[in-house]
Amino acid sequence: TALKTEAVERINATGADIESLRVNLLGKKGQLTALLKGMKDVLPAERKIVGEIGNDVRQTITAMLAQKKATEEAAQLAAQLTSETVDVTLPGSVHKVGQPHVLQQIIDEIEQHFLGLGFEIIDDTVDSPEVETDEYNFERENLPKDHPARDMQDTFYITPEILLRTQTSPVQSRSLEKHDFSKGPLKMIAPGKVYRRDTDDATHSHQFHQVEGMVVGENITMADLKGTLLSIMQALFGEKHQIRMRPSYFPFTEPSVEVDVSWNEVTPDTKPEDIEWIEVLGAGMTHPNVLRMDGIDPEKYSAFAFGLGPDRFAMLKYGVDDIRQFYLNDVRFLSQFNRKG
Ligand code: FA5
Repeated sequence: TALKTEAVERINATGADIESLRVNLLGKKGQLTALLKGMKDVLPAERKIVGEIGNDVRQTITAMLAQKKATEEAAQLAAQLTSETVDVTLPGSVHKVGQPHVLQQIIDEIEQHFLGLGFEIIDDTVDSPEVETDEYNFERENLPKDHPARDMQDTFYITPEILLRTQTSPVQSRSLEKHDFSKGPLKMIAPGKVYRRDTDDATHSHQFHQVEGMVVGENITMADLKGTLLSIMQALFGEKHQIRMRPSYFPFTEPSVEVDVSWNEVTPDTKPEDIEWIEVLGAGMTHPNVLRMDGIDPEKYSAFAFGLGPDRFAMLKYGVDDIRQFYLNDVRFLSQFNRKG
């Protein structure tokens, strides 16, 4: 009976470690087992009583331990539920979603416009290599090796004959070679990356982008060139903007022009002196030499071509004052330009 009282006290006092207490009380080396093992020394007359007491003690201890265990488990579960509660009404954490680079957005806009005009877009992974030959980058563009105009484009040479292209104009020849004139005129644009050994500053980068454009067919005139350029400028800058052409020089076009777009909107009432012009691209009527080198008869076909710079467009459109920002890949800068914004 003293054993029973002691056991009850110990069960009440114990904490979470019920299992070791059970082993201690009821296990093979426990006190109760020892007591029951001693039965053989008890007088036969008393065995029954001692046995009953022993059983009673065992049952009481077993029942109390089971109850204690259940209470303990319930308390643990409750504590766990409280600590692991998820408040489903809290707002979720928002993941940042990426977006096309601002230059890609401008190029996409240009492509969409020219697709609408029926131009094909040259795949820059196949027919528009960034590593070019001197032949396509310069010679086929009417710039033989000793031509002084080569100085206009400082070049990264890989070997004396292989270079990083300085312009997208070599795609003119590459497209003409593949074009089948029985299917109609060639109308293409070729967006891509170009490289020049320019010293980087706010408006010059040693890598930048160009979108080449070319139309070759019968009776293609300067008026076609002007209409095409006006349409893309108005698509990019707005319907109220105008363009003007100034005489210029490129070895691969004759006549050559530089094209300005009006920074301010122009209405019939705007005085010419109030228009602020910004130079945006080079263009012209393709030189007969270039057509001839590409196997096209300049008596039969005429052509215009242009090369515009999406980097400069993006600077104008979004008021970016340093071209180098486009190539630093700082998401704090880039995430400002949302396609829908
Ligand atoms: C050319 O590259 C000619 N191939 C364009 C052309 C094509 C003329 C077809 C006639 C017919 P230019 O060097 O001016 O021309 O470059 C064209 C445009 O590229 C410039 O108007 C400018 O927008 C951009 N550009 C030139 N150099 C840089 C530079 N270092 N950094 C950023 N943009 C530049």
